[in-house]
Amino acid sequence: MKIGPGWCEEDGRHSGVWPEQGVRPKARRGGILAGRRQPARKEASGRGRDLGPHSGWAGNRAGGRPGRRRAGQAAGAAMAPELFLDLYSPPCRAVYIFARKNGIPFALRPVELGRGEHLKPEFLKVNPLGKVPALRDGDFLLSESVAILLYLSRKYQTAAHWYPPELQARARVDEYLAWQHAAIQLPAANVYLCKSLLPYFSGQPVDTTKLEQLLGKLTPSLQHLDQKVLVARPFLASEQLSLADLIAFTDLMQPTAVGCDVFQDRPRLAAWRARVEAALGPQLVQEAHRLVLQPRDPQLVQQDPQLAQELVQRLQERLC
Ligand SMILES: N[C@@H](CCC(=O)N[C@@H](CS)C(=O)NCC(=O)O)C(=O)O
Repeated sequence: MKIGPGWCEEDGRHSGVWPEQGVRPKARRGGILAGRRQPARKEASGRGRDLGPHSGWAGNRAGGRPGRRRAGQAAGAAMAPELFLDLYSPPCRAVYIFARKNGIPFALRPVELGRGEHLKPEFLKVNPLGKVPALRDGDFLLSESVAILLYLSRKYQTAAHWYPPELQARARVDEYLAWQHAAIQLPAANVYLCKSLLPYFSGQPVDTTKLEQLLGKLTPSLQHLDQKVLVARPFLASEQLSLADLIAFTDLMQPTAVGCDVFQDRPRLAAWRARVEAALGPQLVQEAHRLVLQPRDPQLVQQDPQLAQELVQRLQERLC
């Protein structure tokens, strides 16, 4: 299988051509992007935390791999976790926003799905399932956005509202996290794939019958959120923003970004969206969503028609 350009075996840096906007140009310049340079800090409302050895930026600008000690690095000093992300992907955006919002240091390892980088052997060593997001923390590898978010929240002891310690409040977040995979994430992503990605790679018009069918699978879950869950409380799991809201928000932005506005005619869901954006910070939300909100560059497909064909096949298999 021919996979597009991009992954540099040497140092894990991306050598592809990045779009002009989004976080990728920074990645192109340095190969990686720090979440933040300053130490991780707790949010105003959060409980304290032990900053530990990960508190400062420990990124990989010199190109060394985590686990290998660089000159001058003390024995036992830890590197920042690496996050393998493509910001077109909703669960990747959830992980990205969470790390940025909480000042968690990380090294960004961009994996461009549109260039087939998730199928390259280098990435399959990180996640054999060939999916983003993925995390590498030293020798420890982790996939699945929920697991990554929980790992980061525990490791960096983020503010309690994200994943409340109280038994039943936590269970309420867990309830959403368990439910959302099949009820929201999958059908919302499928709408996006059918409306945007498949026509982009295939050059064919949107299959409107299929799109209606896929929207129909998402609708009951949207109605549940709008007419049941958000009647009882301002956020999905509690009175405050939690991991449930973050994951739901990035998932629901995916069809919305390509013209299937899931908030339209759902007033409670629309008001919730505004609350989540305000709580996360509009600037960070915009930064994370810049890529998905702008039209894709048609030249990418022309550059590698064989890859486009392979991706079309994968998409068709998923949507059938
Ligand atoms: N349940 C997983 C979903 C991971 C996933 O499906 N990621 C997509 C992008 S949103 C992907 O990597 N797709 C590539 C492919 O399946 O070929 C999570 O939440 O992390």
